[in-house]
Amino acid sequence: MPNQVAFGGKILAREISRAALIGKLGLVGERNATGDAQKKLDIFGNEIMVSAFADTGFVASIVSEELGEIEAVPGAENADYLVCMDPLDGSSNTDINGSIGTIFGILPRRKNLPAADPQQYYRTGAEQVVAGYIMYSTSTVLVYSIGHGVYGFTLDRDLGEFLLSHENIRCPRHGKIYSANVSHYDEWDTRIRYFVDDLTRPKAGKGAYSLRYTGALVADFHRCLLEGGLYFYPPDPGHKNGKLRLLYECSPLGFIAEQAGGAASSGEMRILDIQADAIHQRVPLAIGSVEDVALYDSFVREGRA
Ligand code: FDP
Repeated sequence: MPNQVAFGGKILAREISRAALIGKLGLVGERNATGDAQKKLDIFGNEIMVSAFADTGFVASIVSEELGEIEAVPGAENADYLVCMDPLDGSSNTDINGSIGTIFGILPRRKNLPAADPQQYYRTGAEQVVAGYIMYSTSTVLVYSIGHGVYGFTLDRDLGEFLLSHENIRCPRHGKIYSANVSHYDEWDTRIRYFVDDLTRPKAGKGAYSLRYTGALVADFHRCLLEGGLYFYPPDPGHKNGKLRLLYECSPLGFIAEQAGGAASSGEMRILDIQADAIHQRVPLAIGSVEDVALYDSFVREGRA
């Protein structure tokens, strides 16, 4: 399966890099299942990654950010696995040559249910057997885990192959960077505001955290994974449960974070323990270095000032 995902990633990397030249930038005028305006690259990315997974023969059905319903793979309804994916994460970055990504998580199929039964997907992220992402940036990187550590592969464009470049990635226990859309600061719960105030206040022997926010979860998470720190997207009045989707954003990246020694939390509980009850469900997310996420949790739980 990784070979087919890598193949989809290569095609997307190529099309993203020349999208401005071949009329693939901009909106299509529709909204996806979760209400976001769809871009041409969202649709193209979805088609490529659905075929990449479907062609493996191992995938019975697929949940995608760009599909309203669960899509059964014709002729493979009894295959062993299910895929949850966000084919193009951070799509606000497509038209400005910013970093974007593909996120995927793979669950074992429940044998006693039809492939497209929603109950197939109403489970916890801890049940994933593989998770990963592809980041399209100055280079294209495929990062994934089969539950035994996290490995990163960089696309060698001349060879047309992903080569191992990041062996057994370990997330530092804490960092110096935080990523969040602080335009929501005044709308956030006071506990989140206190947390940000605490991060940005210099302390003896320890400087204040710096803010970096790309607008693409994959890119901000990738930095946290390699260099430490945390990304968070808490609830705000426009996003009552946060903005990010449990099945195909939070759970796969939570799996990667934990496999690298980091953490992922809703503030109330471990992301991988949250039982899904809708395929496009949103949850609050804090993800990255284990100590930074624990600090976030302590503010959310104890309301520390
Ligand atoms: P996008 O909607 O552009 O796909 O997936 C949701 C996401 O991007 C994340 O990648 C990103 O971190 C976040 O939303 C950005 O949301 P804001 O614009 O509200 O900051």
